[in-house]
Amino acid sequence: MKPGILQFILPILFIVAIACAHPGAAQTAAQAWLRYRPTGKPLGVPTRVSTLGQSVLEQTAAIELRRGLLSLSGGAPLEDGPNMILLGTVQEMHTRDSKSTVPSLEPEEFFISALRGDLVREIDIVGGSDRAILYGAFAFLRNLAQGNDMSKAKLRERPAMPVRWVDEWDNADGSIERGYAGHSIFFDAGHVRDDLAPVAEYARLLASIGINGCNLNNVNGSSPFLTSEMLQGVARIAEAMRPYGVRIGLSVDIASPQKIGGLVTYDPVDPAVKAWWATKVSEIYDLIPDFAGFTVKADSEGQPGPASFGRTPADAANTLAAALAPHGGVVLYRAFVYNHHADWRDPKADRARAAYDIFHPLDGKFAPNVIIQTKEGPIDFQVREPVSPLFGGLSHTSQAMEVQITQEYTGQQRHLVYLAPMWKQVLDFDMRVGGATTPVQRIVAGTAFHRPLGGMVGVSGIGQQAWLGSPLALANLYAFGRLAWNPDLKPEQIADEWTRQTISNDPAVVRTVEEMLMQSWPAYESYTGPLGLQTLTDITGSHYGPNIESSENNGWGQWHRADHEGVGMDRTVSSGTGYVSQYSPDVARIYESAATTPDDLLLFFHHVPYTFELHDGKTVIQYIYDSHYQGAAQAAQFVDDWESLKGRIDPELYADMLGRLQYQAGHAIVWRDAVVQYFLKLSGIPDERGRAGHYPNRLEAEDARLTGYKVIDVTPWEDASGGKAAMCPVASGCTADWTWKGATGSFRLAVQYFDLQGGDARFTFSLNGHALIGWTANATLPSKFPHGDNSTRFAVLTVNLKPGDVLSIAGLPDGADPAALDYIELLPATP
Ligand code: GCV
Repeated sequence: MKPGILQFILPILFIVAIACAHPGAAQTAAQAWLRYRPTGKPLGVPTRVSTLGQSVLEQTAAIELRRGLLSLSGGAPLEDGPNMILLGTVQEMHTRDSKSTVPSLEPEEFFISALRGDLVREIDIVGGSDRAILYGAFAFLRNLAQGNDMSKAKLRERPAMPVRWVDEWDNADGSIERGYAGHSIFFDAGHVRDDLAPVAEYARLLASIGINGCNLNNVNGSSPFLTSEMLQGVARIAEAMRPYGVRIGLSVDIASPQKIGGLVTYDPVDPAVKAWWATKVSEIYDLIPDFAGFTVKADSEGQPGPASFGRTPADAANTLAAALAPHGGVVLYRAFVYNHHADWRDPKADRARAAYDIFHPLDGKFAPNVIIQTKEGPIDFQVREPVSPLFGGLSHTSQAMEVQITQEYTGQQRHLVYLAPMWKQVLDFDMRVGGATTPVQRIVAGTAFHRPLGGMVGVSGIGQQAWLGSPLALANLYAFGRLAWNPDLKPEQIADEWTRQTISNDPAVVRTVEEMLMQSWPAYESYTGPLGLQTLTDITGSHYGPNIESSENNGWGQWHRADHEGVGMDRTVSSGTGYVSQYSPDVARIYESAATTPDDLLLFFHHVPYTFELHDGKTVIQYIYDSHYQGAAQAAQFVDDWESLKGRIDPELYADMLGRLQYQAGHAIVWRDAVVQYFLKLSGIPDERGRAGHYPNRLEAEDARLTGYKVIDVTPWEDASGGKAAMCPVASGCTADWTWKGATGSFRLAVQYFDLQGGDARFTFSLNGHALIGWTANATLPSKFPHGDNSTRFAVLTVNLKPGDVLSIAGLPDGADPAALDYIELLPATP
């Protein structure tokens, strides 16, 4: 059939209808990377788009192409003539022309080829299925948006792995566990939201990077999602995502048969329980025929599970799998199962062992539609962990690797941390199963052990505030999709692609942003938790600011076992927990000895004295000092790097990111000082460069002449300079005054204060009684108590000082925020 006029007009009407249905829809994919700005180069391709088929996905592909081409060409009308971009499946191409040379393609594979006849030019985007056409259309646009010449395109691609899902941890009330971008786009007040326009926009974003599944709800507390009322709403979400080929899944509570089904048990092998699941699953498929499947967190962090009945994860997973199998659904059963009441006094106890100890003996016992979903490291999304040994421990079971896009332990989107280099290291890590080359990417793709299923799952944390809260954080979502599609892509190449599409094609901008992204994870690691210590954060609370001892002496098992003599967890076979034995012999050999363990994982595997020498001869303690100073300096450098983009990028983005990077630079100092002070005190070994514990340019709040302000001890002590701060209990305000005793000169002022929840305190800095600058502490940071979560640096002013000058901070509390102050610092200004 020749493409007719209706095929051309209908999709345009569809675009208009979508636009009219959601006038003023605030949250769009264009706020992420689907911007399609003109590149300044001619497009060089036909702009008339035609389809051979009528399916929804094929029409979506055409709509996306028209929308993208229109935008890329700066609004110039799309062509009308013989030249065209033609979309179709392999079968449709053959029906159109029986002599077509289009190759046969796998269901998710596409082929783009430019044909140039004497008179007409045609670009065919062919898919092994209609969904693959959509992927081809997005790939075509992605190239055009980067200014690539597609006039002679020949591009054939297929995804490396079948499961490419995002997991949302959204709750029915609209809150999001570990989400840092506001409220849910899916749920509110116990129901599915009425306005699902942002959901459709999200699906566009996901489809543009080849993501084919979205698990909608939190793995914790998931039982309300299986009620019939909720499922009706969930079906509306599925409808909103369906035109983009994104299938939806749900997290389920294994105790649902009892909690919402009214049964007396949820024992997974009980026939009544099995029947309940079968009926519930049928109800789901009646509403959502393309439902993708279930995700399960069980026997973990307080969630119910099969262990309560003496059953195994395989018993539970297989019951769900049996219910889903007739409909084509899968079970993603999470390997994140561990005892969070472990005995920290037991030198053999080790949370890192849990997943392998529990799941390896069950290898081969899972139904074919079960996938074991394993976090990329054995603990919990720390800034650095070794690869989970479980990837090498299941050769008869399909596996997926779970990574975290939302930056729970990596700066919560307030710090710039591009995670693709971390994920890429895991994907490329060779598990050496059976002594053969077995990189993780081949295991999760299913090719290493000839598994039918497998893939990557990214915990996304998408919300209503600019998708991920911070503009540059979106590079992580983009990179997740690109790596799940093609794990051979290099993180820098992905950063380059993302920057071109999102920010600018200007080479100076691309270079700078790419460098910043690439340096950001190592920088964050340097000032939070180097040498495999993991993120030294408050692990029982916010997971954000520094709190080094919070991981010790409790059942959560994130111990690093620091004492006066040394630091690190001994996980060796010879003297430790034996965790190392969970790796194949080739890998275990490397980790068993401190001499061969890479420095960046040393303290994950070994307990060593502070004077232990790293591979370059530097001691562990000196490395801890140096890395923190170097990491904080790098965070400060990001501000300068970003400032070099002024005038080259969108002014709103420039100003927004500048504020974020300035905040990060200040918070990196909080981190630096907390960790170095802590280890200085514990080890008693001074910093050979004399920095740790010496802050000659600081004037402490506790040393000031205080009016109204009261001195308090900060907990943990290392989160405040000198362990103390001043807080103002007087509603009308307090002041702290210092008399300058330093040299005459010009100084950069920094004020370190605590921006607490529950009010917007005001601060004013005065010199000799003249107010020079004021600001409001109105950031949204964790905690109502002053410590490293909310310690914030204000540093925008340079002042000229001479001995005898009086410097003052006036603090005005607001609500529960007591205008708490740590110190002011005056650093000589460089001429
Ligand atoms: C959804 C960590 C997080 C929890 C999360 C859990 C998990 O412990 O802090 O918020 O719970 O991981 O992955 O299940």
